[in-house]
Amino acid sequence: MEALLLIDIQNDFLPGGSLEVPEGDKIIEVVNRLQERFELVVATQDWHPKNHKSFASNHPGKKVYDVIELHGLEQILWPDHCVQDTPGADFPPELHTAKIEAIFRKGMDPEIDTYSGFFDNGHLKTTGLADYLRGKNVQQVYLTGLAGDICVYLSGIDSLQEGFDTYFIEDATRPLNQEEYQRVMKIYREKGGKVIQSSELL
Ligand code: VGL
Ligand code: ZN
Repeated sequence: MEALLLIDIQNDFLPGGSLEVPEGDKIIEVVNRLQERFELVVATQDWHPKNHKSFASNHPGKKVYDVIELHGLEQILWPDHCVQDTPGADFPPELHTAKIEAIFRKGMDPEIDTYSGFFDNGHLKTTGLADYLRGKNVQQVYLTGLAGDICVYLSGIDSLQEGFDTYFIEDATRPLNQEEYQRVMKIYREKGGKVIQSSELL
């Protein structure tokens, strides 16, 4: 069984959002077309409480993109984004949602960030996604979403580690930072991750 994962396709990561990914909106059409081809579609949502410690606003004297240590982990301080039950955390209206069978939310614990759809950044707690996919007999995981160099990339790394054949659909993602994207995709490929274009599936 193959699964299509939609990682954090949320208004705050689209142009005009508080943590906008350049051209993030360009992936929506291709993600919609890809969904038609998959029997199983699963989404994740970054879903932070207002007091989340990844927000610069919760560290007086610190600025956005400052780096701090949070419980022993390096933490980039972000603008407030994907706050629970705000429009920024919603799926964009253009995204088709009828085929999304389950939504895994992450980033609720204010003390730790969760980039990957599978585990928090300390690899302390699972979101349950890997067991869910195994329960559905999934062997192949196809990744789409935002941001390509952060949450999609780290979902790919965890997917590989969980033993799934992992395919990163390159034109169905956009990075926050191009250089960082080049750097991390090398790591992803070295670990056995595959990179494909949507045209190979559609
Ligand atoms: C993300 C930064 C902070 C992402 C989430 O979805 O890539 N990036 N929170
Ligand atoms: Zn976040």
